[in-house]
Amino acid sequence: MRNKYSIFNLLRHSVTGHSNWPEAWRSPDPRPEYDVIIVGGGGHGLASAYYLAREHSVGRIAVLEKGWIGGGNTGRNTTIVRSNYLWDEAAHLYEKSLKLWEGLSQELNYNVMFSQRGVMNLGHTLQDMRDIVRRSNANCLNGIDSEVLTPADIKQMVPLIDVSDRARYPILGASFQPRGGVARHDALAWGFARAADRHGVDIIQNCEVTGIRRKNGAVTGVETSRGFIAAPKVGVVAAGHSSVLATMAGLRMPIESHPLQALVSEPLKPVLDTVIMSNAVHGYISQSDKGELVIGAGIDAYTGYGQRGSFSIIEGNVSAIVELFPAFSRVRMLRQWGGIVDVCPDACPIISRTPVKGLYFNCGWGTGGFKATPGSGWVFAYTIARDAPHRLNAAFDLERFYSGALIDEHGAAGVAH
Ligand code: FAD
Ligand code: PYC
Repeated sequence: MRNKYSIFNLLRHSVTGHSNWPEAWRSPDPRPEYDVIIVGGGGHGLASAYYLAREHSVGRIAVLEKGWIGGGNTGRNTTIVRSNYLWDEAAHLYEKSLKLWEGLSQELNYNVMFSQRGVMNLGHTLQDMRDIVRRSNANCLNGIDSEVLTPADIKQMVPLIDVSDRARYPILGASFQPRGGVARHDALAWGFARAADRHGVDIIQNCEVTGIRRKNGAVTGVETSRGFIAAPKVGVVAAGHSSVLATMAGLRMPIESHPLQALVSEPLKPVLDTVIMSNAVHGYISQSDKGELVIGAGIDAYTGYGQRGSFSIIEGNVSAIVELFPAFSRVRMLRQWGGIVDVCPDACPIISRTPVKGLYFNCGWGTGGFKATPGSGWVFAYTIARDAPHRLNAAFDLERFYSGALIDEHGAAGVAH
């Protein structure tokens, strides 16, 4: 059989302008009815559809995306992957995801460029250091890799960082998760999309869900910009727009939508081979494989749906980074952007059935859902297929907002909320 990746084919495509490349996934018209509809073609929605087809043999699945797949937070995030959460429930969920990340390129047969270069969370006050030691101990008890570093350890690993006591907030230490790292965000969406398509999932872009139809307390399908589509099960994975979708079903979600901004610099030679996060100065930074410094801030203080950046955030964010890395003061910034994150009061997600039978929500990942993408899709697929939570997401039910069993992960959120 002729290998479609052969040199001959590469040459042929280079002279034909790539015009005959096969599509990575189909673009079908929506069918009138599916077994499961997933609303939202971000990483979480695509992963949910993939695992529904692959692990639960659900036959007719559609992913409906109002824009293009990965065009929401999946394609706008800064790709930090780690599992160093404090409480057992969150630690187990994020660790499941990290384990999936470790085999994901092979699983999807698509290079998601997962680079385990480690993630460092800096401490600048005695209370930061107490929290770091507590969280690191909790992680180790859960079998999650974690080390506590001294300023000298940090300086050895990151020569450009300022660990002197001249800094406004001197660095007193850090936690370090060696298995954490970064990945290629859009490759994650494309990899899951292609693999889901191979399992027969219909990925329908430019198809906005405008209503959720119900009868006798059960979902019957969705109204869309391409007409009504019937389904007995609908899973909503719409990140910053989750509360808009919930309203369509007569539900209220305990969620606020906030812009979260990031920016990248011009490409530099390799200068930083790990990820640095600091909540005290409100900034985090890594260097992409292209050489750009990838920089982000805490959430904007106001709520809103504008996927834009703003000068005040850039100014504060860049000042924070220059406090940590004075040498970066001469680096030029190339571009900045914003995404809309769905923030829950306890900085933990909702992965849950709802009072409407057959309607499920996966949302509230706030500033930290990229790392959770495979694990989130895996447990959400289980929840939809069996109409019951997996033990890994049972604690993330909507019920916790009635019972009060909140899981406060603000400390581990990594960026300020
Ligand atoms: P999305 O990718 O936003 O997908 C939701 C999709 O739903 C969108 O494509 C949207 O168009 C679609 N949609 C909405 N409404 C409708 C509708 N009515 N009909 C059809 N489709 C609809 N997390 C980390 O773990 N690490 C990080 O380093 C990190 N950095 C971040 C930096 C920034 C600047 C931002 C904005 C976020 C960051 N996050 C990070 C958070 C992370 O990006 C998100 O939690 C995660 O990507 C959410 O994935 P998703 O698939 O749920 O959402
Ligand atoms: O959750 O690790 C994280 C993160 C980093 C930047 C934004 N979110």
